[in-house]
Amino acid sequence: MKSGFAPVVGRPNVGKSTLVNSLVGQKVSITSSRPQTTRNAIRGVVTIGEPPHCQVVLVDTPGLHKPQNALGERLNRLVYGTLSDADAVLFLIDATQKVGPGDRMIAERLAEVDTEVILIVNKVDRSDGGQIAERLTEASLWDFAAYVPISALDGDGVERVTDELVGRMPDGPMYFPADAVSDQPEELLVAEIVREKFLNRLREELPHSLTVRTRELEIKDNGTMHIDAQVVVERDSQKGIVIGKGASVLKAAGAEARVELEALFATKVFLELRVTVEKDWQRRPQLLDRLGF
Ligand SMILES: Nc1nc2c(ncn2[C@@H]2O[C@H](COP(=O)(O)OP(=O)(O)O)[C@@H](O)[C@H]2O)c(=O)[nH]1
Ligand SMILES: [Mg+2]
Repeated sequence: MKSGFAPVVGRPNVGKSTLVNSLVGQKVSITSSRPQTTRNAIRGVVTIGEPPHCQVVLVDTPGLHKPQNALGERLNRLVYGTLSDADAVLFLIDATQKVGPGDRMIAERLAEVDTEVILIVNKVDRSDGGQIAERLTEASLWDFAAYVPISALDGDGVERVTDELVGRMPDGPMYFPADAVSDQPEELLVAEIVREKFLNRLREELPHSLTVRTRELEIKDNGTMHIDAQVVVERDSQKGIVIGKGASVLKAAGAEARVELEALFATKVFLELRVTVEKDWQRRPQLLDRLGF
């Protein structure tokens, strides 16, 4: 049996969470075009073969960038912490954008780590052959172990990523049951799915200030799931935006989340959302602890 850990790193928005979901074959990490969508090191589990002969534990990470506040600093530390324990690293860059200082900063950091790095050029569905070749040339300077162009969205090339990972896993135990896709508690996945629905509806500034907490998740005798979740923002003015005119935003986000949760848990879901204000939660370390960062 082969098994091991593979963190997925790269700048924000390059498609890390999309790739993790694609490799796992199920949504374990939410995605959006907004910055700071991924806030925790979320593990996605890929088990190969029947009976299993390989298990890869992917660690999705928040995008790396220059930290602006306490939250940013913690997220960066979290990411670099995952590298020391890795058996292979997936490093994503965006095919549609030139390699920039943000990519270089990560590449330099990875060069200091012993672990083999698989460089992924993502979003090839949105770029032409010239751009892909240009990206591969720029990235070849880093001299990583493998280079794979893919579309995490379409699934193009994703199988090759699996092969590159499997080939690098050492002998090891089954860390998770064969049917596991994540180690995330249900409460966290529920909160993340709710947060995703708001991210997709809100203006650019707000997502940084929004977090969701599952207060209660209960399965009744008749099998229905009752969820009580709290949507936390930083300022009174943001509360109005998150709720929307005639509660339009709250209702639409809640309805969309409920549909997805019902499909995920294969049962009827009652979702209750409450919006609360906690001033400056991003800057207060105690509050970060309470919110689970
Ligand atoms: N066209 C295209 N879009 C992608 C691809 N992979 C991710 N995206 C989009 O890029 C945005 C950021 O993706 P996400 O996985 O959240 O990026 P992360 O911040 O690196 O985790 C989302 O809108 C995705 O739908 C891809 O292969 N092709
Ligand atoms: Mg992400």
